Amino acid sequence: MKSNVIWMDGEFIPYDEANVHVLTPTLHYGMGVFEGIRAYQTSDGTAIFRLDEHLERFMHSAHIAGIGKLPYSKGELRRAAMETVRENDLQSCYIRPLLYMSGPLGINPDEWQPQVSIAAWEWGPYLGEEAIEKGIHLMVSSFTRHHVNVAMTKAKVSGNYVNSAYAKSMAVRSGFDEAVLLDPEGYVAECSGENIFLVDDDTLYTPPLGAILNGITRDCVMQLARDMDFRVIERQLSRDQMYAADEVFICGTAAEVVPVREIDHRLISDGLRGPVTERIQQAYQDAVRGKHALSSDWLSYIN
Ligand code: PPE
Repeated sequence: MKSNVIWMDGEFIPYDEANVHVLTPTLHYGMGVFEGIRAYQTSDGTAIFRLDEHLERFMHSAHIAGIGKLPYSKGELRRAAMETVRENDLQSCYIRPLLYMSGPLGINPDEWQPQVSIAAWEWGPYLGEEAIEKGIHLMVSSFTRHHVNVAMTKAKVSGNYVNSAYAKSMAVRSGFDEAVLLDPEGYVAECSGENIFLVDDDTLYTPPLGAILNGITRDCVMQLARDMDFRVIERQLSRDQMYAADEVFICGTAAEVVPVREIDHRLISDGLRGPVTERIQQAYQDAVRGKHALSSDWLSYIN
């Protein structure tokens, strides 16, 4: 995660000095919002993938969280993200904008002021190099994903991730790679940091936007799959439908597209990466590197 500088409210601060006070309200109450974005090396230089969509979600997250007026426009955040990548001399990287609140303790957000930081660093495969081909073993978590009126899942609010941390740590300590959480009705929701897809008879299924984050990679996968003439259906899915699917994969900015070979000790088909998953992975890798027809809409070149 080490880099040269971090953008903090309009200034580049050396990595080791990019600190906040221990009484920062966001540290205590989780009231902050963040984004996860990736930049990739392409033949025309470094480009940030779906930057506008990520910044729009960042601003929506703040709006949903009731954080009144943001101190920066989308254009200012856009420039700041690009400069952060340039200032750190990064060719491909992960970019983490964070909005956090400063002000007095006591849960009254109206007394707080929003501040924004943007960090960028080189981040390899989120679930490991091996997972890309071999796939991962998922645990259906005993923790339930947020009810939509407990935590608003369309907002990428820091505090929402306590639920993810419970699920992920339990899964990893139990020997699995990642957790998939069910919604309060018992239908499949999403993983601790990824959305999920099933493939059956060349049709892709994914949970509707109920108790899940509106993933930008999820949207890419749907567009790329339709472009390859696969049917894509958003529908409630049960855990047994996952067990019995031809293929399962998960996707997110950090993880990209990763096959699932096993869920709760049940192999998915023969436990090998499925052909549809492989094609989606390839299309996604092409898209992020400027080699797909959709790339031109999705890439912001930093120079
Ligand atoms: N669901 C959750 C709960 C989630 O956190 C992510 C992103 C997604 C779905 C996929 O969304 P998108 O990136 O827009 O396709 N998870 C971030 C992981 C953050 C981390 O610090 O770990 C990410 O992929 O950046």
